[in-house]
Amino acid sequence: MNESISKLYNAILEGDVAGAKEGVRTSLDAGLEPGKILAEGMIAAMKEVGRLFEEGEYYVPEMLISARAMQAGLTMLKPHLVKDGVKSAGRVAIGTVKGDLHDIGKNLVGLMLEGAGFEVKDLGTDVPPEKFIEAISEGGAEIIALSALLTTTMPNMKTTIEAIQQAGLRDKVKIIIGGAPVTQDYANQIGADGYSADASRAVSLAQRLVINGK
Ligand code: B1M
Repeated sequence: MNESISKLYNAILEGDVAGAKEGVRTSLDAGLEPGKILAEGMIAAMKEVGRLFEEGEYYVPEMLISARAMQAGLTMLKPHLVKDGVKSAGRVAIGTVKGDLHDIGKNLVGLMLEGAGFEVKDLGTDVPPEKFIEAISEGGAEIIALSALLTTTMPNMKTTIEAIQQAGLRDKVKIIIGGAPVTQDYANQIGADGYSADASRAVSLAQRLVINGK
């Protein structure tokens, strides 16, 4: 692994905010691709944090400080991932479903969609179905993007789709879903219009849905 990427990786693992910012800066200065910095220095580190948590070596506070370092690094990387002045490709409302506080993946998906020219309204985390409904009926969202990181909150994706259906808005919007435990099978099961495993595939999915409708 490149030296600056390796420092960034370790800074996120240790929850070192200043080190994460420095790692992003030196990686960019070294001319490394923002996508590579993100994948190898940052997402890989969060994966390792998850592994350490599973092994009982990390607890919630460690996950939290690593997440803080990741967010700090992401803020610095954002201008390099998002291009300015791109024409709107469509309106997206994105949020992590009710009961779920994980927002790094959701933020990344939002960021990449913005970078591809979508107008993105971020509804945050722990978002109840009513907020998504409001984003469609009042905000004119054409795509709803739902994120869930917990097996216990995945069913709230289904609840959200059902609420949108009951509000009579299902045919006005495309619903896409993602997050570590989510699968294409689950998307089919709950009647979502699409699933993507990561942020860049979320962009191609949203583009396909806007252009082809499916
Ligand atoms: Co949590 N946590 N966490 N956590 N956490 C996981 C998810 C877990 C897998 C860890 C583990 O056990 N290995 C586990 C879930 C187990 C399960 O359900 N099967 C878990 C648990 C158990 C918990 C708590 C219950 C712990 C506790 O309290 N005992 C608790 C729940 C709190 C709640 O939400 N109600 C909890 C809390 C937390 C923190 C708050 C401490 C912190 C989150 C901070 C934050 O987000 N601001 C945290 C963290 C950091 C993690 C891990 C370590 C990292 C998540 C992350 O940011 N990954 C995570 C372990 C892991 O995922 N390996 C874990 C990096 C991010 C870039 O990836 O979010 O997967 P990800 O997003 C990807 C794709 O999934 C996809 O694109 C993204 C980019 O490529 N994607 C989408 C995501 N959303 C999408 C939406 C789309 C499309 C694609 O729309 C179309």
